[in-house]
Amino acid sequence: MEIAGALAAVVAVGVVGLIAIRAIRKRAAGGSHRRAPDAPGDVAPRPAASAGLARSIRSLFRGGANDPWAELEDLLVRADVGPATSARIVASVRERSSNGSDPAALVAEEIRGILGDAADLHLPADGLGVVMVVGVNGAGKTTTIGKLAARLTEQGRKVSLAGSDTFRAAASEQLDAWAKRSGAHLVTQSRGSDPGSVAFDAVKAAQARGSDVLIVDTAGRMHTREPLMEELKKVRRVLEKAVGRTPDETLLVLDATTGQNGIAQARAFGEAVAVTGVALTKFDGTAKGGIVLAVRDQLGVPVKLVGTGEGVTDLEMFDPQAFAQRVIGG
Ligand SMILES: Nc1nc2c(ncn2[C@@H]2O[C@H](COP(=O)(O)OP(=O)(O)OP(=O)(O)O)[C@@H](O)[C@H]2O)c(=O)[nH]1
Ligand SMILES: [Mg+2]
Repeated sequence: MEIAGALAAVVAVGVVGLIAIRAIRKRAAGGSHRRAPDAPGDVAPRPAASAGLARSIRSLFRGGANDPWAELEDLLVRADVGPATSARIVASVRERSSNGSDPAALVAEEIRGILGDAADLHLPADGLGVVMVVGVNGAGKTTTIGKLAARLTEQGRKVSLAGSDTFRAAASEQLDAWAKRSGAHLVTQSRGSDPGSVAFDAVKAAQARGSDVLIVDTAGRMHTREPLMEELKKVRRVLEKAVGRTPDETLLVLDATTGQNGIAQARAFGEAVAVTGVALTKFDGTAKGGIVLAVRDQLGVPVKLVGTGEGVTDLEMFDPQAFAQRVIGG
């Protein structure tokens, strides 16, 4: 009974995540094309299986569970929503529920409330906008920068890239390949140079070229390594000095498959460099989407971008309400 319940929860979570990914892919396929006038809002037609989370919740409360509230919390934790946020959702739903209310609909309201509205990238209308990109090793920073540069150049913006990852041997070649692919201009220095000095040079070069956006790549680092976090703060200070204000965006790149460790990363990077948004990568490699909720709820930082693959077009602006609809289903 216990095992059957746990399995059902895992299956439900898997379905939920896959549906969410499908939703994002569908949006990706739609690209920037105009929607047909009779299309149902931003949300693509729902596949039959998307009764996912709603159906699992309803079956818990139809006498299928000994303690439906505890099992609901468990269901959310397994979806990577995280213990604190899961407990908060359940407490609130429990308080609001009364005879005849639909717990699935109440959970859906909670999820929508936490996610809020879509948060765009904040870039100035005039002059050089600066985007600093941070995160642990291998999270997908450089790849996300390449995809973002391609998206911005496609929108007609002039993009420069700063190779402030001077630590890894192949880092600047990797960024150079993305610069070529996306039509962006790259500023680098030799390996081992000071990352702050690269950032400073890149601002001056981007301003001289009349670029609209400068995206600064940084070396991956463990969020627990103090000297490396200090180095990151220094890059931020240099950017502030060179531009006259703090970076317009400081994006934390989080690998969606790392689960709750992402929260600890976000907290540490947030304290060091005031993260303004999250780019959630490798969403194609996980069946869980709850980390999106945990990040928003625990840290108040919006997910702005979602990476769904290694290709240049595999990057989406995050649409929270479409995501919530997908997760909950019917
Ligand atoms: N499937 C998938 N792979 C991704 C995604 N984003 C990045 N990757 C892959 O993840 C690996 C690491 O990506 P990088 O962009 O080099 O990561 P990084 O954070 O710059 O790494 P360091 O600079 O070494 O810290 C590469 O193999 C990427 O192709 C994504 O959204 N989906
Ligand atoms: Mg990198």
